Amino acid sequence: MRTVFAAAVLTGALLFPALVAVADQTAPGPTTALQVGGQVTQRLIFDAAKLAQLPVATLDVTFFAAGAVASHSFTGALLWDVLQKAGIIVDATTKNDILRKFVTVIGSDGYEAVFSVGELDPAFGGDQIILAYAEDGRPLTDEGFAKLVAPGDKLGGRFVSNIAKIIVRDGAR
Ligand SMILES: Nc1nc2c(c(=O)[nH]1)N[C@H]1C(S)=C(S)[C@@H](COP(=O)(O)O)O[C@H]1N2
Ligand SMILES: [Mo]
Repeated sequence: MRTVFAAAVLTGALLFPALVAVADQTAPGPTTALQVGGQVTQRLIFDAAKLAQLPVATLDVTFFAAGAVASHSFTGALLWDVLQKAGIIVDATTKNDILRKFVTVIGSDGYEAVFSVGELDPAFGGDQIILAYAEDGRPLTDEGFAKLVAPGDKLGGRFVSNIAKIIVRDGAR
């Protein structure tokens, strides 16, 4: 029975490597891909190569992490651009429906931080929230392939590392 299961998993891994890569992201530890889901027109999987295809943003950021000041240059893709690729579903009959949406960024350890779509949308807040794949010119290591960077934040709490999932949600009515 175990052999049959192992064979099925192996076959699955050969046929659907991307799905297996994402399945791995549910375990704590460094990630190699993230999933974009929820209220989007197409669920997408981004790895480092796919993130690097988007326009590049580089930001110098200073924040407090665990009581100490940290200053780093981060390079990555805008969270907004990633969401545009997936396409946020909006209801055309609801006034400014985009302003009812929020994004939950989830680490492989289950750590979560929320951003409103209004703060990301260039037509509103336009905050340069990025999914960074390099820090001070070097790829990330123990923080997974991508880490969220919120340049305006004072504390590093929303700088979710080892990003596994990005889910678009909606305020309940
Ligand atoms: N996945 C994940 N990301 C996380 C955390 C966490 O526990 N898990 N802690 C946050 C907190 S509270 C801080 S202060 C920063 C610390 O960033 P650093 O590891 O670069 O110092 O990471 C943030 N990102
Ligand atoms: Mo923190």
